[in-house]
Amino acid sequence: MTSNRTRVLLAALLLALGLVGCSNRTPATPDATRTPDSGVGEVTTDAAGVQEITLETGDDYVFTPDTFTVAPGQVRLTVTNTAAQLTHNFMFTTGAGPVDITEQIPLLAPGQSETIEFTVTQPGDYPFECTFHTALGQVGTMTVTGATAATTSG
Ligand SMILES: [Cu+2]
Repeated sequence: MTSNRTRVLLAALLLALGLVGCSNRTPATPDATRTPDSGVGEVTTDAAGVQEITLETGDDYVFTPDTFTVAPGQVRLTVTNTAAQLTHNFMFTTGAGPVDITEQIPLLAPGQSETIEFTVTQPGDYPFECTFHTALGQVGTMTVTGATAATTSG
């Protein structure tokens, strides 16, 4: 009897550990190949309520960050190319998001930084890419939450 009870307890314990292990799973973060400038990747809101985000890309084929989240509203997105060699661009993937965002940065030479502004209303995931390097995996996703910008700023 005791050994049965022990087995049940052990099974419950293992199950609990398994569940904890799952819920504690942290999102995979790629090893940083370079240190982004401070402020990169943080979504901030200016006095007019415009959400601002800066992405970096360099002599590799990644956007840093490659995912970010905004609330419905106006977004001012800056992409900085810190590369010495590579030219990049920034476009939302046509037909991939809830609605198409046509604002884009067609060409970003090494050392260049460009800013686009657009308004999002439809919640969901909006994939974006550097069309020069899509095949090399230079893609990312902007997520628009269901909440309004006013509720997320403190
Ligand atoms: Cu690129």
